[in-house]
Amino acid sequence: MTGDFQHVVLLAGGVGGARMAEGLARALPAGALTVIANVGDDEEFYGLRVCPDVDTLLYTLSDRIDRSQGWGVAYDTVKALDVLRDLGAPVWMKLGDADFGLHIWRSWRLAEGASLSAIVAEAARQWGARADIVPATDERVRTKLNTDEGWMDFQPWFVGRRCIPKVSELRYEGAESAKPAVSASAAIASADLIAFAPSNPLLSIEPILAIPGLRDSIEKCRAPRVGVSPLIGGKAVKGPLARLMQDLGIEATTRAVAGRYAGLLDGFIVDTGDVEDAEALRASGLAVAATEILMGGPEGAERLARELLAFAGKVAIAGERRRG
Ligand code: FO1
Repeated sequence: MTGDFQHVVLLAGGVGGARMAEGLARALPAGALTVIANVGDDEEFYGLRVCPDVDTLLYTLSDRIDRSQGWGVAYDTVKALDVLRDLGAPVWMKLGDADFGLHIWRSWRLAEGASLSAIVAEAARQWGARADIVPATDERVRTKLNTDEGWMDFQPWFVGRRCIPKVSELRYEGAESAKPAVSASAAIASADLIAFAPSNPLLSIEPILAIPGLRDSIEKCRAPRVGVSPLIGGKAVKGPLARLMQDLGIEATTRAVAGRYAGLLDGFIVDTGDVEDAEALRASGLAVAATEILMGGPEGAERLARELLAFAGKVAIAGERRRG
């Protein structure tokens, strides 16, 4: 029983977001899933537009992903990067040759005047991706981090400096004046379920919610809204979430993550180990399900997705009863 949802919207960024998207795509009927992707991680390299969160979704949902690292193209080579290194260019971001192909094509299409959402839709269609992938906006939004080494862009902090500089402030530059991509707003308007992936709330989900119109429409929509915690026992499944939360003076707990989504969630899925958080969240009025959050491979992602859909079905019924 997976709730019979026909128009599911997933907010996602990073590797955890793409894994959840893959699980939902496997669990849902074809055409039922739209993933709204973070663009705050985007960056220009060598004059090319690189969109890591969008691309991780594209590669994962079209079975091109390098599963050992969770990003990039499987069996990719680095000949272009070797040339760039020989010529003295900075090469800290590992862009593979096949990956470069996508960045060249996207930058070319952008220069021709195509929108980012149209370009992503075209790539998803050409590659047979198992869900619609929509960048949150066609405009420029960039996550900036104020660190003990000054303001930094996301990729130089995350990849270039391996998250070492301590972060005191986050900004989603451009978000406040950005318009949601038309296809993102349309997907939310027709959604019968909105899901929040177990992505980093500060780096992946909040840059999406910072775009005026997107938070609002999720706040007001009648569809059930269900999130999955990215933390297990106060530790991030992958990436720097717990460290970042501590740097910013936020408790690194599942409870605190749910708190970031206050007013946007009807239900939250936590790990079976996080019993205290589950109780506290239930006491605050949120529906809570506890299960094994670790997805592992595609089968594990599908298992979590089916549990999410079943839980959302119950949340939906409870919500209808409440609405009377
Ligand atoms: N992550 C790394 O840790 N090191 C890399 O060199 C790296 C290169 C890279 C190239 C293309 C791409 O789409 C993603 C890449 N990532 C790399 C992952 C990326 O930094 C993260 O997935 C996200 O931006 C965080 O959500």
